[in-house]
Amino acid sequence: MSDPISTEDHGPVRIIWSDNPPVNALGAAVRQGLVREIEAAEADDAVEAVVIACKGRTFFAGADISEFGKPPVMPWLPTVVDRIEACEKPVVAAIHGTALGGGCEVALGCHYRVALPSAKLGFPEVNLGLLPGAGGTQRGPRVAGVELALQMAVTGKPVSAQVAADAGLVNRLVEGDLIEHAVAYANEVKDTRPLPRSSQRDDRLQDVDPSIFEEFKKKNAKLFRGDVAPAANLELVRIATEKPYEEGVIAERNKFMELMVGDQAKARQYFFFAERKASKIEGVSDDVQPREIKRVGVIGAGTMGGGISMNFLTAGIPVTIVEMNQEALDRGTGIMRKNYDSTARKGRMTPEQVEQAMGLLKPSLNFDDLAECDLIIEAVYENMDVKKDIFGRLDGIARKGAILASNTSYLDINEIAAATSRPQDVLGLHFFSPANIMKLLEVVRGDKTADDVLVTAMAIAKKIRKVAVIAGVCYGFIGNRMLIPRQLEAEKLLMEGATPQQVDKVHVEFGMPMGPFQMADLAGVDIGWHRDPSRIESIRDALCAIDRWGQKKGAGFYDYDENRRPSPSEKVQGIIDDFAKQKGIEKREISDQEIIERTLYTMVNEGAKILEEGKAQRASDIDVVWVYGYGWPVYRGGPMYWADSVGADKIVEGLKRQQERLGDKFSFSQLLLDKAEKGEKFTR
Ligand code: 3H9
Repeated sequence: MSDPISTEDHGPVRIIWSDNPPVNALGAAVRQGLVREIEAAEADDAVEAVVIACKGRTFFAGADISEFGKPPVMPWLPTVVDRIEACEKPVVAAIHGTALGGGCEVALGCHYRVALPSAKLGFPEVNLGLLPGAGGTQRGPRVAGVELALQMAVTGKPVSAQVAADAGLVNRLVEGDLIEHAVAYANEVKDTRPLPRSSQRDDRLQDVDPSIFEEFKKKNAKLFRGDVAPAANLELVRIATEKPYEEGVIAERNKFMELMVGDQAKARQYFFFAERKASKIEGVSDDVQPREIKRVGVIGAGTMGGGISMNFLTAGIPVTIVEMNQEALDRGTGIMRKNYDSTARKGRMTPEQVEQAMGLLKPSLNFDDLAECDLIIEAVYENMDVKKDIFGRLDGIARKGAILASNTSYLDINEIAAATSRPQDVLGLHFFSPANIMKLLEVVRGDKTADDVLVTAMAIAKKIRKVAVIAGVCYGFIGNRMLIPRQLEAEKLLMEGATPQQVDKVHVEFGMPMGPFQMADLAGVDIGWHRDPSRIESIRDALCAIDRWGQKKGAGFYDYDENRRPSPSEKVQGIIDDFAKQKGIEKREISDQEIIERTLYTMVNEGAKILEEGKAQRASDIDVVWVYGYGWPVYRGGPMYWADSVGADKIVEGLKRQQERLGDKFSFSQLLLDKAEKGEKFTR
């Protein structure tokens, strides 16, 4: 392997270049090269200052995650950063792209930082279940101030170079040629002594109000629930304000090591690679090129159609949105504008960006306008006949080579494709609600979907910042299919003696954002309801019949006050009791473990069926669906990774224990049984 570190002299300034594609991760060869060249520069009388810069698309994006869990190769990153900081000649970091994690720590080890305005700096370690482990928790607050360092480390969200500059984390923002500016800066500071060493500063630690930490925790309570890394990050930043640097870094190192061997960090690191693997399509060669998408058509301006359109508009792709009547069109586009305005109010978009996005929208009542689109997404309600009719019409209108997609959540894409003369151009693009916010996109591959159509879907997903997962055609695809046994068992548990609040609590304590009944109330209890109030076959039917459709009606499985705060409902309990009596079900004490086995083990079983039927490409794709589509706690890796940590044998044991109660609708996945017998895992 060639050496990723090289040098180039510009008069008295030496540039130390890193060239380690794709993201200049700080692997062993990079670390060794950096130390070697810093020492060489120090020893060379002709060199008066140093610039550290990276080739390719970004400054160092952090430690090399693929080295984690392997035997360490010296020097460690903390030693590298210390060595840079100790250099007797000024060292300037020239930052473009993303200076993340260890990359940000290298920058903090440098005496000065120069950045392009487009650059971002951050500590994403928390997303890997870790904390900045090369001095970042101690140098960060000393340079950027406690507030910003705390926010960066605990949330993991990077900040813009402008924010970093305002806080003092970047010394100079430069436009144009970064290297030219960095060399000029190095020339300016080459004689400055003493050198500003981040670890030796304490000016930013004076007068810090210690309540900042509790306040932060209170404001961001959700981040800390069940997750150990955010609390560890907060603690280490607090230590920076209380202890000398030398003690702080020892505490940081100890905590880093403790986190690294923990289950949560392993789950999160597994997930990092799972997410990236999801974009790879099995059986499709890398040479297949995507089709060009210059304009997108969306059929239906309802909640889904509007949300879907916003994704493309925000990414700068024009959208033609088609509705049946003016009122529906106005309502839909009005909601889109309102959503954009609210994003702008929160400071996440400028008013100009809102205008730019809305300017790319072409509302229309004329189906024929879809003829100019390269990708057309149907987002009308779930009815096979309606969808087939639409696709039949599209077939006559869409230009040759246009991609025709349905946003169906459940229906058979092959049947929809068969309504056209070009099934190779048809696929499912299943967005999750709210479609402008949720990261997940299930890309449903029909039997005849062409390879380049799939490649285009994955490419466009990346453009609109979605995480796309390929799913095969089956009822509910990956996510909703696994939701079915969970919801079914959750309702049965109510009749057997559990309460909605007990079931929900078990799920929330597990780490889900909400339980099955809270979710039903939020999404709408009436979703999928047959709309016949006289036909009452389930608790859901009974709730729908009396208008308890969930939060939107102020009542569902729970009662809601005017602030949408839930409380248990006696009325619902009465309905549950009546049902139980009618069906002759004896109520009993339900344990939390039973809830887990009936609602989560059954999901794992369904996931295993999806895998054995080839409806998901890999177990890790199922995990990606559940983390991004349903808020499965990422520190548990996803349902299949979690199943592996419980053990397939234990899952089978639990399901056997419950088998009688699971009833005739339940059957074991052969793959799960095999894994249990052989002691194998799904994900590793
Ligand atoms: C750390 O720094 C710990 C220290 O504090 C202490 C140490 C003692 N390592 O995401 P992409 C690969 S922890 C190895 O699709 P993008 C990635 O797997 C680290 N590989 O690109 C993918 O490979 P493939 C803290 C990495 O343009 C390819 O690069 N840093 C790493 O959408 C392209 O990735 C982070 O957590 C890595 N660090 O986004 C930053 N990073 O092509 C993690 C990426 O084979 N990285 N790869 O699938 C990112 O957030 C994004 O990759 C980035 C680029 C924003 C940089």
